[in-house]
Amino acid sequence: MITTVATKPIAGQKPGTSGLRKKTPVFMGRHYLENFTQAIFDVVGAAGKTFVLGGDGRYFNDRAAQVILRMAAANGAARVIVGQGAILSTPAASHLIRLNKTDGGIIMSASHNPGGPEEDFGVKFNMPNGGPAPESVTEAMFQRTTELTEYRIVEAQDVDLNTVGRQTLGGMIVDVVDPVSDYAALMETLFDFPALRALFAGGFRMRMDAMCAVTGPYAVEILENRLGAAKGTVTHETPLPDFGGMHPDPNPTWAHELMAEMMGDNAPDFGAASDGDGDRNMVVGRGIYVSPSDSLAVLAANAHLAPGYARGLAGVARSMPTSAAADRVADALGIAKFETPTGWKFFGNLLDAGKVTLCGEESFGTGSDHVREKDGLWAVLLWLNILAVRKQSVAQILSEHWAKYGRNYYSRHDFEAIATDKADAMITALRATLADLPGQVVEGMTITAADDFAYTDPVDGSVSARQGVRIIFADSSRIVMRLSGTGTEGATLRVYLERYAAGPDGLDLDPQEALAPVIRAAHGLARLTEFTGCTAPDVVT
Ligand code: G16
Repeated sequence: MITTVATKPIAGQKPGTSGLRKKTPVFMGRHYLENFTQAIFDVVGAAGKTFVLGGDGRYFNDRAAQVILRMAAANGAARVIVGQGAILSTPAASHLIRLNKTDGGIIMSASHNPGGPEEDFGVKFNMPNGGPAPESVTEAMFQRTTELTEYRIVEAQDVDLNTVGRQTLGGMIVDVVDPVSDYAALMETLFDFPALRALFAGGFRMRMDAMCAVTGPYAVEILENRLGAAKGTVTHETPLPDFGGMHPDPNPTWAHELMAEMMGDNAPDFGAASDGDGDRNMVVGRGIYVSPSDSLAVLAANAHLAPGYARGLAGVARSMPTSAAADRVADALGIAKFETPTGWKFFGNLLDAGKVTLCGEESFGTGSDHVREKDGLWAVLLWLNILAVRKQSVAQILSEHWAKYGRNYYSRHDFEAIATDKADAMITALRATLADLPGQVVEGMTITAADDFAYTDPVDGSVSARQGVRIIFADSSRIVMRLSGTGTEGATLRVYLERYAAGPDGLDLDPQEALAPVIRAAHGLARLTEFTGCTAPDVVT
């Protein structure tokens, strides 16, 4: 039944920040998915192994799952555990990989990128620890795609992925499992579900916008069915192949329905949104937006209030562009802190080694050592647990936090779909100026350091260079610039802006106002408009 198909290398199959992401028609092109899947199996080995498979339900998810299953069988895999309907949120997939002690998993998702016949698709491999493959492994996969001459696939009917239970495909076992139940059980071990039930029973109101993506079934089961939140608390709760035309990126720009409700009259107590594959989260209080960097800091300061973290935290890690708010909490708690490049894969070693318990990124990702991915619903439940214990509003918790630690005003400005050569030219020119910047005064602020961030992994010693230009000022203000590694169209320039206010005055400014001099400095230093033609960002978070 095994067919060996002759193929040729296809250019550009290089995984980015999180797996291989391309336009859906590219992924559906002749041999495209097959080549990349064969490269995965060639690098990690499939014979006799067990894998997890699932995706966020976007267009082509179901067909891609059948291809990957047939190729797993042809490459000798012993067993694949698949989410029903080929659906698994990214954190749920990470959990299943760990729970079943498997040899890793394949996740089909382009995360926060839109889905549909003309939008985006993606595939990534997660390791036996449940985390995204590190650069050494993704690089080996890319190398393999450049030399492939054939792939192996079983000729067979489709596996019935709609029915939970065991089937076989060739000699391989296929176990179709409920995507939600194991994940929900894990959440019950971490959070005080009776206290959360009492919170909702006491009239606490929340809105969860699942953005027609994978989190819907998880959020309905946990928030509405298990915790007693009012029916209808979760909106856009049915995952759709094109996410109902929504851009499932939980930030103020794309989750504007939620923002409007939370800033309006009669807003609920708490609001949250999640992304395509359920690993990102945005948190909003009544009348107040919580920046992801602040969210990480508040969670770090209060995690001990949830049963799963009652013993305290080993340490906290954040990606370099994320604000230093979490560092201030780590220092106050006397625990370790780490600064990694952008990409959840860089947290894996720290979590495995027990050096950190909590991790987070400015890109709306927070998570802990319970899995090896960021986890949107987990963050929402931790916030709820904190709210249930502290019996305060989100606004009160934030203002007490800033009063204690000071406030790291923070914003990210994204300039999207820039011609790649223009974006590259701007970054190259900026890099060339770095050595001369220290000592210069810009917008009244003195530059104290400027470099291109390089990271040495403290566990395995691997080095990742050129991870983002950073310009640091004497007053702790900071500009970071890098090009996104998750886009599929041109280049996306990300400009990360930060300014610290120690308080007690000046803690309640609008972040864009507080950051105005830093924003002007960023545009000037990078000659942003001159190089890119852009004047205003497309997305502000
Ligand atoms: C991925 C990574 C994150 C990263 C984000 C943005 O998230 O897992 O670690 O912060 O992309 O990356 P970039 O700035 O390169 O676009 P997701 O949710 O897309 O998997």
